Amino acid sequence: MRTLKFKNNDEMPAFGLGTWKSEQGEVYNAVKTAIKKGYRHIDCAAIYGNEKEIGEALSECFAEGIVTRKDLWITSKLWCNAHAKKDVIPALKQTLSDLQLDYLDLYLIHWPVALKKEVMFVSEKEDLISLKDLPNTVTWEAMEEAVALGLVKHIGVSNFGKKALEDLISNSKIKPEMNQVESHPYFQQEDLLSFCKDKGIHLTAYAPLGSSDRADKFKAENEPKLLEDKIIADIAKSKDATPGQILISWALHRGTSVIPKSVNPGRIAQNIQAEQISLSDEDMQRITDLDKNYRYLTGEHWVFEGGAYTLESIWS
Ligand code: NDP
Ligand code: 1BO
Repeated sequence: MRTLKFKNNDEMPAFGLGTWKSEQGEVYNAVKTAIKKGYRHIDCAAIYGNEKEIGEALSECFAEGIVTRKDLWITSKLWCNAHAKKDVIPALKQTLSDLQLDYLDLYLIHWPVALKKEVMFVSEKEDLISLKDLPNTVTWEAMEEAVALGLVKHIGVSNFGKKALEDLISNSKIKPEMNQVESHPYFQQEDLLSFCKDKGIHLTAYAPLGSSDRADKFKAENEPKLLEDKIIADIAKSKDATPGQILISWALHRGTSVIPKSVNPGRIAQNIQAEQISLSDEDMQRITDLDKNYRYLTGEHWVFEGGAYTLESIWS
């Protein structure tokens, strides 16, 4: 199993299970199936609304002796309405209680965007708090405290661009060790990846298969379908693999972590087999040539006329 090494020599399994949009009633089986199939890294978040059910699956896996806590790498994320310094540890404790865990391996600031405490999902500009009023660096101080309290082993961020990372790096005691961002052949983020490498920050690739096919009001009408790409299909055929497996294998060959979501037992089993696939330099180059700078998750839901954020301010 490929791993990413952290500064204290802890190793995170590069391949993991995504759980966004894994509905209640299905995520329990997904997590249990995945662990039985050899998954050792689960990617969670408070906002996914399913951490309690994931906690039940984890607890049963421990009770049945399938794995021990130390065998697993569990990541979760702080939601945007708990960025105030006093709200971070309580939000983390809620996640730990839902997941039935004593500690997380990795805790991430989910977005470089702050919401008012009473707001879960943003619907108008008044829901937002500007970074001037609540900077990421203030939230980060509480993330550092979480490490000191032994509640999390490592801390990092998600959806951060270079500017926001620079700010955090220059104004923190513990440097971020992970940036979880969208990355796949149509949106490779080579520049951000190389910036992160230079700064000793790992990158986790989310939406590696082109994200969920469920309805989303921000989805473009003629969205390119990564899983139907001809080059990917061609490489898949030549390796007796599926397109999904080639996309996962490409991410692993790039040195990133990758967290495809599935609740389907067949696809859960299929996706982890991607670890066995070897891609040649030529295969890698053919995939690299597919970049379209196309984001599936645009971040538009944070942007309102006269609001505290622009796409530029979020992604730069
Ligand atoms: P993915 O790119 O992982 O795609 C998931 C979709 O692909 C689902 O519809 C799934 O359906 C389907 N699928 C899974 N395996 C295969 C396969 N082998 N062949 C064909 N289809 C397949 O999208 P996500 O957006 O879920 O991203 C992955 C994870 O990354 C998330 O679940 C979450 O944990 C994280 N994430 C983090 C974000 C952040 O802001 N930090 C943002 C977005 C994602 P089915 O379940 O039926 O198999
Ligand atoms: C808004 C949640 C994005 C998935 O992590």
